[in-house]
Amino acid sequence: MKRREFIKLASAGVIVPSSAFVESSPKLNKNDPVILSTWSFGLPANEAAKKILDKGGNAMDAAEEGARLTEADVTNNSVGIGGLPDEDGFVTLDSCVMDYTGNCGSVAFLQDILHPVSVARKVMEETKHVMLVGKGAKKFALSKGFKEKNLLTSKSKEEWEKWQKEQREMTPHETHDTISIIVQDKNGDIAGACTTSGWAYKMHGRVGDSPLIGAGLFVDNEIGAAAATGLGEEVIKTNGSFLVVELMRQGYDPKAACEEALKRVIKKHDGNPDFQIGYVAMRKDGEVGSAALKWTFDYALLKKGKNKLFTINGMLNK
Ligand code: SD4
Repeated sequence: MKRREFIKLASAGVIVPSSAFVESSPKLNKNDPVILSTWSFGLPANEAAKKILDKGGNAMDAAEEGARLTEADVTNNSVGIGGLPDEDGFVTLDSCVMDYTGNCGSVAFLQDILHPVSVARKVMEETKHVMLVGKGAKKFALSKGFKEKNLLTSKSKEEWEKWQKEQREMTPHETHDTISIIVQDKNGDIAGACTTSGWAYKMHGRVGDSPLIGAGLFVDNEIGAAAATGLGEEVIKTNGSFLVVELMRQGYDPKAACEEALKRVIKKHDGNPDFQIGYVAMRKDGEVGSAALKWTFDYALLKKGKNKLFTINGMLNK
């Protein structure tokens, strides 16, 4: 039974056994890689990811490379080096990866390491754990040959010092610009990565959604993948990315799945949340979609060899 038929019957009061409900199974997209990422810096990230696919890398290799490019960009003040620090002046990083086998790895509250996404991948591939945090994550990174580096640039330091004088509460959307990237390779396999320095001037020790599997990122190679950007606390509360993928499993198209997940946030906030969340979603057949709560949101899509930026209106803008 299709989801729509199910809903029709259920709303007409017909009791339908759940065993009658058939999951949607999207067709496999093959030989046509698709790369989807958040915000305008997703464009160069997509290009970097595509180069890896062209060299024969798989979806995980490509997603990692795309995320690494953004992490190394000193002009981006919400990812990696150049990221704005927490209230105590420390740049603390959150990142995760998930691959087509359902394996995943993650680091949170990691400091002084340029490429948290690669540390997350090492956690996935070289430990029996999923997540390492703080000092333990750093110790692990150093043991794997990552070098210690000061990530607080003089520009970020200046801004932090200015903020300290003003003591102005930063609204989350002012500086929130995580990169989440989802890649489908020529075999049709999907993997993703997510990396951020999080909410500027957050409390020391705060961890957002980005390193949390199911919140900041979720990949199910049978159905598709989703990833988040925006106010992590609210993404966590609704287990956002997992929810988007589950909705696709039930037959929602990628855009409708993102919207449905955001409707739950809107409802929790009496119809008027004052923060931003953006989701991007990719289905197994290569179809993508996105939705955001407010203002506008950009995502970058590389498909059929063309890399393009799309700007969508927030659901509450309409
Ligand atoms: C966080 N979700 O730490 C991240 C930040 C972000 O766009 O996505 N900014 O809450």
